[in-house]
Amino acid sequence: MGKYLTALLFDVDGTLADTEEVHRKSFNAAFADAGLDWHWSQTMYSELLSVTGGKERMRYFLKQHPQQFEFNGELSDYIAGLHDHKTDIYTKTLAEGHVPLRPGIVRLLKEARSQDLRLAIVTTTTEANVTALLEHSTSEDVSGWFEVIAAGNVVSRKKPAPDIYNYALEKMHLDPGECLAFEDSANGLESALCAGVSSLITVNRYTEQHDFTNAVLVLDHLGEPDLPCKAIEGGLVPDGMVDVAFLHQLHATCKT
Ligand code: XBP
Ligand code: MG
Repeated sequence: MGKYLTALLFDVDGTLADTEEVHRKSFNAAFADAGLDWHWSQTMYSELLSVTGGKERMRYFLKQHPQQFEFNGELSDYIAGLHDHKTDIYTKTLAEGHVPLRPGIVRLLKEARSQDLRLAIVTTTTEANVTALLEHSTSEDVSGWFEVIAAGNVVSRKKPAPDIYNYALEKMHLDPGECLAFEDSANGLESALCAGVSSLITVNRYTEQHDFTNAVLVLDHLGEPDLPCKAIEGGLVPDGMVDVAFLHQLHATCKT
């Protein structure tokens, strides 16, 4: 018999909110401000998203397009500086309050808290980006709802490595078998699974073509009373809404 479900672990970008278009535009604005002619189209960004972490993504882009850049200084410092500026642009954009949390997120978080499920964030992005999203995406004070915000550079290896999930599990003294992860991408799914955590997926336009074979369920979103969710892979969701009772049933079917 598997362990009882006690904690929900949430990815951020693409899961809590549909943020990757804001990231993409923030990268492009930072490149323009630096006088660079780099431009990441949606098509190119879709490919670049195979690399998690903004700094790692820029390095990967340069490897793929070496002719776009001659630099004889310390490349890591230059990329770090670009990324800091991009993060500044991104957080200022979120502060305008136009990026909402995805359907069902606040509803499920509230219910999970009322039923004493523990909550954590497990993400590749920077903590500053998480704080900006949580503070400006909803009128609820969700920042304080997460016991741990495992973000960005607290681990050396980003998703799909399991390090960031292992970090959160360790901090919360959790067994992976008592958790469910909420993710949006193949990298996120692999990271959770390698840490022994079963994962529910909510797709978005950048990840709907990914391979989610080993997810426990793949949905378009978590559902609201007036916006039922649709199952893409795995079983149907009663009433079109993922709620705590459904998560307990789903977790009971997990092998971990
Ligand atoms: C998504 C990522 C991040 C963002 C960009 O993180 O891979 O790199 O695309 O944010 P997750 P940064 O899905 O794990 O939340 O530039 O801060 O990395
Ligand atoms: Mg994600």
